[in-house]
Amino acid sequence: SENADAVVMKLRGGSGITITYDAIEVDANNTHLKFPHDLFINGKFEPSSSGRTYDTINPATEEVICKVAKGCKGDCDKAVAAAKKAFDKGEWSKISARERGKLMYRLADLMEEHKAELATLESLDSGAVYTLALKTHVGMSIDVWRYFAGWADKIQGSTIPISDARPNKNLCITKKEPLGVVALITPWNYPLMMLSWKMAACLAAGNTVVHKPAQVTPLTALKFAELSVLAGIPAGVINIVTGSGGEIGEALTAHPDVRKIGFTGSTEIGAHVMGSCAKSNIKKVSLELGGKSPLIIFPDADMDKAVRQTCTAVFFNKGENCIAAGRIFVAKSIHDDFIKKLVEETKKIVMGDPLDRATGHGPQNHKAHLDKLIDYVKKGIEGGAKLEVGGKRADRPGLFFEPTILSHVNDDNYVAIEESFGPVMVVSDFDENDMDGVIRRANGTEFGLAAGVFSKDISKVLKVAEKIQAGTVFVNTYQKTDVAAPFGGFKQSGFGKDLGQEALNEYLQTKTITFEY
Ligand code: TAP
Repeated sequence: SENADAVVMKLRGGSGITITYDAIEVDANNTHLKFPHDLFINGKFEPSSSGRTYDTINPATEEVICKVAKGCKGDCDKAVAAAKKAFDKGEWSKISARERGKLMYRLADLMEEHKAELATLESLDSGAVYTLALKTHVGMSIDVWRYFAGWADKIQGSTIPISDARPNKNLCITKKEPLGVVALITPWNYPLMMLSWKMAACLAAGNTVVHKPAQVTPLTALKFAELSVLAGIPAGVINIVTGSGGEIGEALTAHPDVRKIGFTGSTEIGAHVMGSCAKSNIKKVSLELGGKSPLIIFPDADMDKAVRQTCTAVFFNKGENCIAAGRIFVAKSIHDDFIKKLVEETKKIVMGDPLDRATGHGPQNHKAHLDKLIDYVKKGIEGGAKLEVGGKRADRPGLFFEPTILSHVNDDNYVAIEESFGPVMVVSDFDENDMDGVIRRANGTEFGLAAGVFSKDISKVLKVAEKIQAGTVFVNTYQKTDVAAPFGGFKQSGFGKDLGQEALNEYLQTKTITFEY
């Protein structure tokens, strides 16, 4: 073993299945955690064939949590071969869709049983506040597994009236079939939830999968893999290869036996992934990319609610949130008062140990990201923005950045254009008598992930919802995603939906069968 604390673990799941692996043991959050740190290929945990490892860091302390296997191309080939075998001739290819759903329900139940462990692990590895990790990172993951488990036996084609070739008649039907081996590549902001959003739809549709978690947050994916074995998901159906995007991501997007890439991450890498999918074997691809979501506050909005929700829209999960409101447009007549209230609300945010139940704001995910935020705010101020509150690394151990508000931001300021992916609110005013003007400014970005509008005037909000170029629009609320509602971007925020019935289409292909009788 690479880790002195690691011991060989035998765990027994409810189904009587056992799994043996080299475990890391950590005491945290009044819990004794035991979790894997090796690659998960064909139902077994194993070190990388390269023998390499890397450290995963706790951002609240900057201490090493443990060593994790650093996969290589050879490991990817092995994982894809296992997924292909499981798809072509394994148990997964033989069981009924209903049985598949049952296994997914069982997995969701096990995730629920291990909810506190998963949330603690997510908190340690990503800096997520524990209470939020329980509710969102892990809670929504469980919901999404149950939601798609329910879909597994409801995927059906249609009967289509085509022209008869007299005197013979025709019967034309369609079937929805899985694609085969799918590779999923996910970011670090909601590690388990991004895995779950994609993998649950992918497995409900009958595919098998190789997943590459973000290098900086691999631990919940590996714990999840352990639970998948205990749930009875057959070997090879789920494979997890930890390591860098440059190696594992590249190997998967270029692999001739992978038929689809489900990707969530930056627009820059998304474009590269799309190119690689095209060049290798015309893989299908869905891309959930960056955002710079506008939030428009009209003067007739419920002010207190708008203030609270604006703070949530920006500071939720320390701003490491793809649909975070990236630009706040506040009507001129309420602007100064609104800013004052935003600053008051922001000062109430409790920063601290993410495992402490009173904490509302944890550390940023990793050092490079924190450094980018410091630079981002600097550029905003150089561009003429006014710093209202925050703006710097917190004076305490760990990768903490103070919740920040920049006001008086011009449209050509760097921070009005680029995504921060951190707790930085970017506020501009607008002329409430020029609704087309604010819509034009809100649409003046290549991103189109989400948007929000606050006003009690139904015509106004409907007009904004209609004109705004975004995949999700929130009216008099923000951040309200649900497993049943499709989620995904417009423009350079990507294409293809996660969540809802539509997500299944991303992992299915339609076969048309025509009979003559
Ligand atoms: P990226 O740098 O794009 O990384 C995303 C994933 O791609 C990671 O697993 C990364 O691996 C991998 N990757 C890196 N280079 C690759 C390559 N050449 N080929 C294949 N995969 C590669 O993004 P990030 O910094 O982790 O995440 C932040 C971005 O994600 C933000 O822009 C945010 O808006 C976006 N995001 C979008 C959404 C939705 S739903 N639209 C949700 C969350 C986040 P490594 O970990 O090794 O770098």
